[in-house]
Amino acid sequence: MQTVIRSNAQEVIISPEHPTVIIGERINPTGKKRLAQALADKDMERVRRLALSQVADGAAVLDVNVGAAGIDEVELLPMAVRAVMEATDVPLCLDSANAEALRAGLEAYEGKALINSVNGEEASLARVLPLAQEYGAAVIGLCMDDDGIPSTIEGRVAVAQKIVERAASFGIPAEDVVIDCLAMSVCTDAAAGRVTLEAIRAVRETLGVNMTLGASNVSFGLPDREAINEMFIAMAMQNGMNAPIVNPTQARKGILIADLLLGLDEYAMRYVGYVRSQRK
Ligand code: THG
Repeated sequence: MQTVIRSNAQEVIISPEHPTVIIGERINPTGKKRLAQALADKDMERVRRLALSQVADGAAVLDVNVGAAGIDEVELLPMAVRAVMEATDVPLCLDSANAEALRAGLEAYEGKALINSVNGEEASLARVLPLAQEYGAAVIGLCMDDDGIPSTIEGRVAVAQKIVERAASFGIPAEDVVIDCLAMSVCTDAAAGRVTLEAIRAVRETLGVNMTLGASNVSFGLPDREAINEMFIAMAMQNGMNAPIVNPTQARKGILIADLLLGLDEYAMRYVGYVRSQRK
């Protein structure tokens, strides 16, 4: 099961047999006042800088999200996509809840994008899957629907299955659906981490698809979030999650070590190369 995404210069393969693909999360105005202001001013300098720094820190794919109060995503998502394409060669993950913004971003993008995201709601399936079909893109499927995020493992798997089946009805193969079992904070729900981890295992076993995870939600409200996120990402990787959406500065080392321990780093080449590069 290989998910292939492309820019006009690079191809990235997400597969259980390949090293884990880091999707850089930092082009996102959530919690970044200055980025939000720059986007509102249509100033793409910060976007370009965040693109370059994340690629230098090991991101193989960049998530591009311009959603913030007072920002017209239909206008800004394609602008940000063009800015990132000028700055780097990596494939992009277009992140918006607005299907018109996704269309505008796909129109500007050169390559095979990863759409972030569709979910199990009928309205979302009907708006987003035709875009993936029309543009030949891969798509992230979130394990949630009209009733929210299922609290059980079986509930999450059922939504994942529905998305994979509906995608097939649009001619989108399972290879081009990347499931996100969704992380929730263990601060307010002690079972939240385990349910996500076991849902990942169950989706891998029943559907065999590749998986992403915006892992940092798991630590919301707790101290030393980085340490919690690092451990959670490694556990999710053991269960089959292979394309985390993370801050690469924080997450790269743990991901390289987890790949090493899971047999995805022959002769420890990637790990040793990373440690050497950090010593200079
Ligand atoms: N699943 C999928 N897509 C997603 C998410 C997911 N996209 C958005 C989000 N979740 C993942 N991206 C982010 C981006 C930023 C932050 C967290 C997740 C974040 N920002 C800091 C803050 O708010 O304080 C800013 C710090 C910084 O990076 O400088 O935490 O779950 N499919």
